[in-house]
Amino acid sequence: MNANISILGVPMDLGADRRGVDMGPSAIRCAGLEERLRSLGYQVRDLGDIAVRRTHLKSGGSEANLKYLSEIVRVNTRLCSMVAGEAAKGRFPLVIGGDHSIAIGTLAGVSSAARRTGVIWYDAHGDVNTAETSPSGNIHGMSLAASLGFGHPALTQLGGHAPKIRRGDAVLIGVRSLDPGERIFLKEQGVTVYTMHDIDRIGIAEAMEQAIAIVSRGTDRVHLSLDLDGLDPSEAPGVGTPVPGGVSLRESLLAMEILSDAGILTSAEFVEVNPTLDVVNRTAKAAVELIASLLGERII
Ligand code: Z70
Ligand code: MN
Ligand code: MN
Ligand code: MN
Repeated sequence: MNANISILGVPMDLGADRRGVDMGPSAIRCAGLEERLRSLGYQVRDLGDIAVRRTHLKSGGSEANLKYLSEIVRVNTRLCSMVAGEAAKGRFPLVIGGDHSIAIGTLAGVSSAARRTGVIWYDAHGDVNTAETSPSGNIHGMSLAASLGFGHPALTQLGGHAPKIRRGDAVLIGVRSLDPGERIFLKEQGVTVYTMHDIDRIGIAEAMEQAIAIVSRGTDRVHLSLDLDGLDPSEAPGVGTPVPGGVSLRESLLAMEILSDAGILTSAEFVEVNPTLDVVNRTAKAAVELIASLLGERII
């Protein structure tokens, strides 16, 4: 694993249209992220947070069903250039959110200098809506679709190239809540999905091994985009959209260890931590445990 890590916070909540997830980066830092990474021997640089303007421009006029589009595009454009800069310096970008709309900027950044980028999307949701299919207008439910080249051009073309990810280079894990349009999209596009059904049938270890084979074949970068609501809400209660029946913390730690051992990961992001809905910062603490396992911490 890369010895140099750059932490970048994005206190965004506009993509979820719900306050509190903007405090996610602070909660994750409070849970001891930087010290934990240093104790693992990494050279860590915390670049701080990207400024997010609280805007009243919920609808962009003609941009129906894309809440806060202009500010989300502005923040993600900044995120894209910072992530691209760190990656170009040979550092490992570790982005902490913030709602999941920030994956648009992270993936734009990491893919800018890559030939081909694979992504593991660990989430209860698919995040493959567009303005046409979204029941909420919340852009955090559209970020994977945008990265695959579907949706509003301001999102798909962010960073100047599209798509960021080929449909065969993305794998979803932990899925248990899809909107009707998302089911159609995933089937039509042939994106590999490990639902909770699949994980219960084959186990998280096998699901991860298969996912790793898919995202690493033919790619020169691999990104992990982990939405904490992929975990079961009994162990990660501080999320805006809890969905019961999720991956346990124990299974998720194993998933991180397997991904770590594969030695393919070049960037990661941990999103949707909402400390205002949490119990004594449990979800941020879970995020730090997951990050430590992902970056090589072992019991013995
Ligand atoms: C729903 C939508 C979502 C995260 C909720 C929910 C999307 N599919 N994503 N929490 N991270 O509104 O599009
Ligand atoms: Mn989710
Ligand atoms: Mn998500
Ligand atoms: Mn969520």
